[in-house]
Amino acid sequence: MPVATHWGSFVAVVDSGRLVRIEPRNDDPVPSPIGPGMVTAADDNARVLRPAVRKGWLNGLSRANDTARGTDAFVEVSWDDAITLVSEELRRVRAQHGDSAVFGGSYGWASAGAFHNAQSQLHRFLALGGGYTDSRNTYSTAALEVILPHVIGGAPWSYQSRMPMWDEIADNCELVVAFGGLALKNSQINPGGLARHQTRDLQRKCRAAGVRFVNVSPIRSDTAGFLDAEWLPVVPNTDTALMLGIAHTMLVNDWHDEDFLRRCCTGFDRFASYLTGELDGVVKDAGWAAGITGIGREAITGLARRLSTQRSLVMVNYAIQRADHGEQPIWMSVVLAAMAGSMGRPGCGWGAGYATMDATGVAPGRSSVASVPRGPNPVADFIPVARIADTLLHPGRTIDYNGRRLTLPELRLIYWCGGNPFHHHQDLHRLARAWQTPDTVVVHEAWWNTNAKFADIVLPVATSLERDDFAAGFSDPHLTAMPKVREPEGESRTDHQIFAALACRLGYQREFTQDRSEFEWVRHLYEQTRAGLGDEAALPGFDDFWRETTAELPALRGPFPGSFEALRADPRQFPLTTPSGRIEIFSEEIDSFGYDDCAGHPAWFEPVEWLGAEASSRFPLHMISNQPASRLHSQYDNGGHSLASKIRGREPVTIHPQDAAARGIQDGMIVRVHNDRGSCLAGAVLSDDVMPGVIQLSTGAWWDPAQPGLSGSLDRHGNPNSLTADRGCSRLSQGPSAHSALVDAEVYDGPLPDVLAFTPPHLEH
Ligand SMILES: Nc1nc2c(c(=O)[nH]1)N[C@H]1C(S)=C(S)[C@@H](COP(=O)(O)OP(=O)(O)OC[C@H]3O[C@@H](n4cnc5c(=O)[nH]c(N)nc54)[C@H](O)[C@@H]3O)O[C@H]1N2
Ligand SMILES: Nc1nc2c(c(=O)[nH]1)N[C@H]1C(S)=C(S)[C@@H](COP(=O)(O)OP(=O)(O)OC[C@H]3O[C@@H](n4cnc5c(=O)[nH]c(N)nc54)[C@H](O)[C@@H]3O)O[C@H]1N2
Ligand SMILES: [Mo]
Repeated sequence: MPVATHWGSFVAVVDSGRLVRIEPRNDDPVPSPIGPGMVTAADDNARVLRPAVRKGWLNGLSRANDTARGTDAFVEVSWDDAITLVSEELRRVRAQHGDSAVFGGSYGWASAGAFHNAQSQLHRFLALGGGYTDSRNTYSTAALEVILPHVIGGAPWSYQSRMPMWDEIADNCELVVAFGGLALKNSQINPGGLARHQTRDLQRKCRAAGVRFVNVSPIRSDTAGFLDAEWLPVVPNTDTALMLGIAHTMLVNDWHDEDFLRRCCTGFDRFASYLTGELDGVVKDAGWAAGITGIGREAITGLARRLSTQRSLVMVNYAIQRADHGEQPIWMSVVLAAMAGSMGRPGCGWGAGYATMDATGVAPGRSSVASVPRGPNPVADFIPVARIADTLLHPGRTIDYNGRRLTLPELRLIYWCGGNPFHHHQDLHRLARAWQTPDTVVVHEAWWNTNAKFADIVLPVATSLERDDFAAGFSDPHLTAMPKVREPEGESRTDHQIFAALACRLGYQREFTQDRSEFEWVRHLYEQTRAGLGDEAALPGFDDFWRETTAELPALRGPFPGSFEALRADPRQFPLTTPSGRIEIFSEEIDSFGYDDCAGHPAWFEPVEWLGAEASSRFPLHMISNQPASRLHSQYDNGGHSLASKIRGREPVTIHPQDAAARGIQDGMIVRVHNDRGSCLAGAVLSDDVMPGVIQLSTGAWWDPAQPGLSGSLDRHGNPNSLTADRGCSRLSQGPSAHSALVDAEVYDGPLPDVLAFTPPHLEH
């Protein structure tokens, strides 16, 4: 039977109703090892089997208690009681505090599946019930999503269809400069699923066609060995300075594409006076950039020459913008590509997110697939996604966001479904303090992860293996059937079933379910998709699709709105949707916001934490908390593949041999990584793949504070967000800045505590 996940499609081997194995599909050239490891997690000890309510909450003890959440025992209750408690609490909070007191932002990736989309289900349920405070943008790319529409116009994600695809790169490009690299570990993933992983082979094709790659990154292995990439180890968070140094070199040597800058861009002259130092007295030349970035002056001038004389492509990944002033490297990368002369030429120019997800750069998008209607949200309030702890700690405070002033609402009930803030948010100690402030936290989870442990009411949810659905991945032109391959564990129910029961108790069941069963919804969404595509698409009817298990959507053909080819050809006829109709090197609009941390043109702002900061004398290592190779974020950290990667039960941390030697750290030792915000244990891996001064600790190990009620308490397992700072990128995007964190590391020679991350809390019946 087919299985569809964010890490690809697989085949489930089921014997007399029991899931025995999950195997790769024959036609997937690079199947992800995460899939097979899902089997043991399906019924492990960490599964939430029954609805459970935090003891203190159930007893009506003070709910905004300092440390109760995260430390209390839980009492298991019947579904009937759980539905009563949640529906009455929702009613009470709405009546006493208004609908905006319900927080339904609930950021998170949840699972593949068009119908059982956790966020759609939650948002539909809350919107029909009166509304909720939402969150805006993503943890992935908040800075990019806010800055790009100012610079190149279009919807935040429209660049995906406007940048060159791998095939075009192979055919046309000579030089790819990848800021943040092109890590294949990340292209295991595609949101919503995918039929076959193609990025590796497409990268190979580029290499075979003679394309040269430059990996600008603190980590060598951010590009595959077969690319023979030139590695420029850049001091983390200094990409903007590097790009400015390259740009200055182009300018003073007259290597820049004046014609394109004049016809298709606006504001180059203002920016040029910043480059030359006319504006601020600082000349942004190659020598200046070398001093900041750690990359030699010759390498910088060489890169400027090659970018402007060869058919080149400037690529940025997402990690470089999950940082202090994360808008700047994105904006500057567009400017650099515009200067280099390749913007709007086939297979060249600029692009973002290659290899961060498999389908990015593989296909420009896919035909639209029907989704669960969320309905209008009657509450207009929203918060920038990563400002959740600020909101809980400082309701009523006003903050800047993209030219607006937002008043942070007072939240009394948090409803989380399909995400794990106790993995994804920065400075988890601060989040844990913030989490004590609302009256009630409701969480739907399949496992007793940290988010469940910090909730008041935990409702056990069926996993994607335990329900019928179909998958439609981001940009992937395949639909894949997802029949249930095992029964829901314990008393788990699907998110939809839970919301239907709550809607029934609250008097709007019919509006919520539209009188369809779950399977009828799945059929309905598929048939709606088919009808929307018309006869030419020749999609099979639902029954045939369900039997055949896959269907192919028609390919999308360009040119796409806002294409840079069209802009280059005729900017008057094909303007962008920016205020000037051109690429905005200077943005009057951003300038008018008057922000001190995001000017009218891209600029170098020193991050609060980086290797050039004063704080680096106390915390001399820059921590890169990148995406884990062994799982998707925190998902399936309890799965076989992730568990096998641990070192004595801890998350691996990679450190340069020189930095290790200076601290007496040897390969395989347990180390304590620490700063003023917290500390965690991790298992040392020594490698010169990371540059000196940088340590790499992936995200997603289930946070395991030794004393959950004590701020700063040691995390026994190795979640980097016990160390990161909860700081917005800038007043423009307010995005997360996880990659701006300084730490130190030492050998941990105390008695090694057990990791309890996968152990359920104390449960009473
Ligand atoms: N330090 C640091 N932190 C980061 C990042 C970083 O680079 N560094 N990266 C950030 C990024 S890019 C992202 S996208 C976020 C990811 O953050 P999240 O998307 O929140 O992380 P996941 O681990 O995918 O969380 C999904 C949760 O939903 C549950 N789940 C799965 N399917 C379902 C379902 O159908 N229903 C319900 N109710 N639950 C379900 C899973 O068990 C899991 O607990 O993390 C961010 N955090
Ligand atoms: N296996 C796996 N793949 C995933 C995910 C996962 O959890 N697991 N998550 C998915 C998600 S939600 C997202 S948003 C994407 C994220 O995609 P990215 O954000 O691109 O991925 P990361 O792994 O966080 O970072 C990639 C590399 O960027 C480099 N880097 C970090 N900081 C800097 C810097 O300041 N300058 C430069 N030049 N380089 C830097 C690091 O060396 C790091 O290895 O990945 C997706 N793919
Ligand atoms: Mo992400």
